[in-house]
Amino acid sequence: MNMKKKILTAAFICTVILTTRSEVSPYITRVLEYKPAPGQFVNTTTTAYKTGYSAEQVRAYAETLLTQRPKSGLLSLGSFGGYIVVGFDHTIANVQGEYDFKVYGNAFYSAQQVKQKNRPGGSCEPGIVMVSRDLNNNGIADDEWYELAGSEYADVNTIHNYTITYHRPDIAGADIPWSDNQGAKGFVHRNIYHQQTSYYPLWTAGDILTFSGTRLASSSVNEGTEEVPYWVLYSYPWGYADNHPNADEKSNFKIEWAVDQQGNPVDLPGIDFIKIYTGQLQESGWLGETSTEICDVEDLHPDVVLSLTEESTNIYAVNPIGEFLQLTTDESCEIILYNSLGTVVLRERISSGSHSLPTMSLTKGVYTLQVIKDGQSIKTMKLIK
Ligand SMILES: [Ca+2]
Ligand SMILES: [Ca+2]
Ligand SMILES: [Ca+2]
Repeated sequence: MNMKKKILTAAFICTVILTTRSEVSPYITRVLEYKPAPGQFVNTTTTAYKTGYSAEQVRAYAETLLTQRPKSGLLSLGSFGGYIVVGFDHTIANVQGEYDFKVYGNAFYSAQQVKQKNRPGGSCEPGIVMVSRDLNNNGIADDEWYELAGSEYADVNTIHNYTITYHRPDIAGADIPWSDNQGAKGFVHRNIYHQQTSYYPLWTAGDILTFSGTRLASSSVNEGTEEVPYWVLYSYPWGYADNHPNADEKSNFKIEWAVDQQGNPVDLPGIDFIKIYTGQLQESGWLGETSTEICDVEDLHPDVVLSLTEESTNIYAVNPIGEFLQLTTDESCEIILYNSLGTVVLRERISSGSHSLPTMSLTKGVYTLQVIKDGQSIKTMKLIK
């Protein structure tokens, strides 16, 4: 069975999702998991830690930092592999051809001229982004994950299935030893700027932490001298978190970039969970280890309502209705729009594709959209104008 078939078959158990604009938040509403790898911000509030916190208290505090308004929190993911899993109060629809969400980090370009032309650099700390659909509809991220294949996915210097294990040091304040599945060993080194008790997460059980994923090649260069270093962390073109400034289009993501473990493209109608992990194992002199930072994730089209039917017809409606009712369907069907009194105000047969049906004559209020296929009502959606 090919992947597309599998996804659509699994969609049978999904309930139809009905939302209106006033009910959804475009931003993160949940932090399901937060497991930073060792690093210079570990065991500080930048990794959601306060003295004596348990793993669950760290997760809860991470959720508070990322969901409180006004926005103020920022989380570091530590060295390679450290990750966060976030969720939303609705499914983020995959609008074909468009960016679907933005990941906010703290990347910036250097104010000084960097030496590598056509490659912005400064503090670019790329994180790998993965997506998942809550196919079993239990609210937990226990479903299959798909990597968004960024610009370096097929690069020869990218290491897929990379695994690293960090070891709790014998002395809390020592450098953090690691070993990987490529036969290498090394340390996450302490620096003079961050002098907390340990760079190893104190709230974790056991004496090792293992992370796996796609490792991007190092991209930091000392553009100064040995005496007066000037470290530039160069960006990759696209498809990574904390890799370009938040205002830049290149911090946006398309669900269409999803691939399975074999690298085959996967057709996802929408996603419920996003996982982000630090994608480099890199140290840059006094700057220390590279760590992806995360402030938030934003659904770039929260008004698009995704719903799946048992017939596997994907139909999207933009809610609320404006001057036009905008619909996208992957199969031809008939739609009937009722007003709150149950009177038919619009009836059309539509073919697969996108449609704008004039609705300027409709008064403000609540409407019900019924979708009919082969003479059967296959779904209803509540819309507002
Ligand atoms: Ca898209
Ligand atoms: Ca699930
Ligand atoms: Ca950063």
